[in-house]
Amino acid sequence: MRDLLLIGDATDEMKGRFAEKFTIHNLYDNRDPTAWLKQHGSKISYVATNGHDGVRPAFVDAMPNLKVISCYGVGYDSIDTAQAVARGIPVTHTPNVLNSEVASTALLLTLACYRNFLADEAHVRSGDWESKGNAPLSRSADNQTVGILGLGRIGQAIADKFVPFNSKIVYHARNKKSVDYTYYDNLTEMAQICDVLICITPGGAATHNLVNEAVLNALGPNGTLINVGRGSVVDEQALIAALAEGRLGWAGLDVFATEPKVPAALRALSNVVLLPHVGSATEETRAAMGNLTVDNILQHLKDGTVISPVPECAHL
Ligand code: NAP
Ligand code: 8YV
Repeated sequence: MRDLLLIGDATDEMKGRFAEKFTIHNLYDNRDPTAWLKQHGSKISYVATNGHDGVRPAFVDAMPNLKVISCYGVGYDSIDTAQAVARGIPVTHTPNVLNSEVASTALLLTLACYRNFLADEAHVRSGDWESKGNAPLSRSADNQTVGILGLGRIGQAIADKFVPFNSKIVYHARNKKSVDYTYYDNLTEMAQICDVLICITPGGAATHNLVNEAVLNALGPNGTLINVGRGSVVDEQALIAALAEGRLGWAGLDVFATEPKVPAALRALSNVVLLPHVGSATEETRAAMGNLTVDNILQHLKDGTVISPVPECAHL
């Protein structure tokens, strides 16, 4: 049996499939992962990790016989692809199989901000409806201008989910696409005409704090920011200040700068809806992501190729 290193969590189905071909070592079962890798790293030929844990460059250095890094997630900003390419190690991820689920999460977060259902539900549960009367009116999510920051695979699925709401879709990305929506090459200008701005770009240095104070001010007191991409894309301190001072209306967030830490100042605000990074977290979608994560490794074991390499590794 070959040896596979599992970093972070995986489903029972993934572990069962891996166990048919590999001896599985869960890195974080070891009190000192660095010391464990120093002793055993040379026997590891495959790594399965996830978008959150990734794999530290020093860990990759400690595995001289590593053949593939398979990521259980589409975002791979926690993996150093330059290091992997230099070593000739393909990094794989799970594109497309989660598009619809993450798009649903973006839509649900938007509706939660607009329709105030969380507060309304608490109003019933607490008995306030009976003792204090009707809940305040909320806002209609129909006929809004929805700006998508990152019109890629998931961004397009988000645009599709908003069709029944008669939304006007606009977008910002690095490149203009062949679509009917209006393209803005300047994010702040786009934010000025948006009711809702939805972030769905990858994380990493190129998108770090792309949504800054100027963008939040442009979105304005009646605007709603939704982030289902990566926490690093939004300047979290500027976001907290804008929400607290009423310069931004609402925010629906699935991702945060330093997960799972969420600043107390953000948790204290009433004009936010906060989720624990569950954009793709349904049984069905995680099963599909898990299968693709395993399939990439099993195919490599069989014929030396992978199914879904990240773009940087497509040539390997
Ligand atoms: P994708 O198809 O590669 O799309 C990414 C989009 O972001 C593209 O439109 C790209 O523009 C744009 N973009 C990249 N860098 C940019 C920059 N510097 N400035 C402006 N736009 C930029 O990726 P995807 O499959 O849709 O996934 C997107 C991301 O969503 C993932 O990387 C991950 O971080 C996040 N995600 C989160 C969850 C969750 O649970 N919350 C789940 C899945 C994914 P161009 O097309 O012009 O290059
Ligand atoms: C997962 C994600 O939560 O795919 C991504 O990029 O952020 C989510 O689907 C994450 O990768 C954990 O596996």
